[in-house]
Amino acid sequence: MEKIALITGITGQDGAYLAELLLSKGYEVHGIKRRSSLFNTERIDHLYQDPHEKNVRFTLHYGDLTDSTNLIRIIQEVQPDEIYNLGAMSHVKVSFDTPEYTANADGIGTLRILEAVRLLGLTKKVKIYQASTSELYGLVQEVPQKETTPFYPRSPYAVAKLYAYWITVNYREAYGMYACNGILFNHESPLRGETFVTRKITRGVAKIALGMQDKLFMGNIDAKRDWGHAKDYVEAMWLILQQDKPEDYVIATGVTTEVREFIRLAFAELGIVIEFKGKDADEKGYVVSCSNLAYQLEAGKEVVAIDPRYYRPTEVELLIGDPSKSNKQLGWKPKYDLKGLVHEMVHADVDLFKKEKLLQEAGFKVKNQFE
Ligand code: NDP
Ligand code: GDR
Repeated sequence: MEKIALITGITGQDGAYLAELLLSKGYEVHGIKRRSSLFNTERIDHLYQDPHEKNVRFTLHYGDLTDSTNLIRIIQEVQPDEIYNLGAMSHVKVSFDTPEYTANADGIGTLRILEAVRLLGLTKKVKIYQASTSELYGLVQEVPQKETTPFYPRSPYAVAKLYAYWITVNYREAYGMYACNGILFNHESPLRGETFVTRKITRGVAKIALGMQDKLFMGNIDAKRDWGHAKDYVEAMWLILQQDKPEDYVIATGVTTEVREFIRLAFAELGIVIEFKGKDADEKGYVVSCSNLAYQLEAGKEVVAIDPRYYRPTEVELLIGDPSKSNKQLGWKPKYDLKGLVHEMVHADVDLFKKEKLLQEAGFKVKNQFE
């Protein structure tokens, strides 16, 4: 029989890829989206089905992780076989500005889902995936980081996710629920939110090459991350819920790269060679040469500068995951490497901004003064 999945955070990067994957596997997919004053379904519009059609396999419900009555109602109505709890205030820097809300949505929100399943008597029917994160490791205790590495969260986001991690483990142990944590390291794509570092860079590089932006203002470019592609990572989420026993897994590539190197690779993708000079807050990136005739950037042009406003009060300097357990037990291996990821993201943003430039030049779009 067709399985039913419920996804919180369906309008986000991972929600969109996961919905696509589950539909391709024949699932009936339900998603929870928040009400907003502007449309926020751009990433999943291609999956939308008119609810008046017959055999609808993709349905959206209004809801919020801060509202337990609404979660109970939706779970009761949908009767899912699998719940993927991806909804969260997911920006680490923003969590320092909204710590209480982050704790509510990311921490207690997870409890609300688990408790709704318990109260509805669905503990033996529903499998639950919790979107845990490499941010739990925070201040380096061990490298590479694996399932047994001690946690040391370094932001209100990570502390909220720590609660979510343990409450998931607790409900598994206390009530015998199939509830698992995927401890996912950073994963990116052309659908990545615009203010996360990789997308900020690929957007900036595309706009600089097209003459639509002067330079990129960055925070701590010494930080190192283990970056994979979101498409590979949603596959792992699904695999985690298809096992005989519920367990927690690290999902990572096992390769770490400095933010500075990601910037260099992104420019190089367009034939632009840059070199960094200076130290800490005074460091800058300059164009050395540009071999691509489509983009005429002069040698010596300053294209990257540091703005300490993007520094975090407490930083996570180094993340590198050990995916041995998921490789072995789940048979999971990423298909993308960093180069392939950078290639896809940069070219998607070049295409996007070429269109935007055309519209601007034709007078159809006003330049966004806030970008
Ligand atoms: P996004 O920020 O792209 O998406 C977050 C989703 O959560 C959006 O759909 C958002 O809705 C929704 N959301 C936010 N607050 C609430 C709320 N109060 N109630 C209901 N929904 C809410 O994140 P990603 O797709 O990148 O990540 C998915 C999950 O995985 C998150 O939990 C994140 O913390 C976690 N994670 C992500 C990693 C990554 O590298 N991407 C790595 C490890 C963990 P809206 O569109 O309305 O804002
Ligand atoms: P992260 O991702 O905090 O790892 O959380 P992000 O892309 O925001 O930062 C990665 C690293 O880059 C440094 N950095 C900058 N970051 C941003 N956003 N903007 C900048 O200008 C900038 N300059 C340098 C950061 O300081 C950091 O070290 C992501 C989120 O998806 C979480 O939800 C998820 O849990 C973790 O990944 C795993």
